[in-house]
Amino acid sequence: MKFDVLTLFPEMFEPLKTSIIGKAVQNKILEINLINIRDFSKAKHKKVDDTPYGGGAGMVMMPEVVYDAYNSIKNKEQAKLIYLSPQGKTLNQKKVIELSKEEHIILLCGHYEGIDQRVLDEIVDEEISVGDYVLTGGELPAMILIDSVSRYIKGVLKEESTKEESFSGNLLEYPQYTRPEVFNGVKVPEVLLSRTS
Ligand code: 21W
Repeated sequence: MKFDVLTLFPEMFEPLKTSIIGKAVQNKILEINLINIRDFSKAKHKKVDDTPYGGGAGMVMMPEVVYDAYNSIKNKEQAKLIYLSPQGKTLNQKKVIELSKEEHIILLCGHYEGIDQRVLDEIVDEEISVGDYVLTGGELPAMILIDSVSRYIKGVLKEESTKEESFSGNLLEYPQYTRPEVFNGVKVPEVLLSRTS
């Protein structure tokens, strides 16, 4: 599965180089391409934002630079473009599983007050939020989406891990224990001691 990420802050995505996702990228099971929107600015000093028409606080990302960054993506016509936005539909496990069936996802991360509506109308297929609280941009939400969706790509996790979730239905969980058998005077529950799978 391939993710292309359109962002002003590609350096925020370093965490995806570690652990399970990092390993899946190394093993070519996942491809994650970071596209720095600023590289496509034709304005003085690589400017990417401007004051909003109608007034108001903050800055708005200009449409042309976002559009040019988008147009640099190979096979963009076949991809699903998701705009991470506080106005989007909240991500849940059902949506995560649905997205894991896509071959190619483009993630558009806004920063500042958002992105000029005209380029959004032109390129966005779906708007997704990660919850009802305010962040500074779409980068952390994009990482949440990549992390949660990638778990469902074959070869990313050990076979059983996601199966167990669907078996237990509602992400039902239980306390877990590992060695030592006694920690701070507290023993692992007796029923678990004879089963090491
Ligand atoms: C937060 C941008 C608030 C803009 C008109 C004028 C992506 C996010 C984000 C951000 C505003 C997600 C406005 C949960 C999040 C994100 C940055 C306010 C209002 N409209 N999921 N002013 N929370 N946040 N703009 O914040 O980009 S997914």
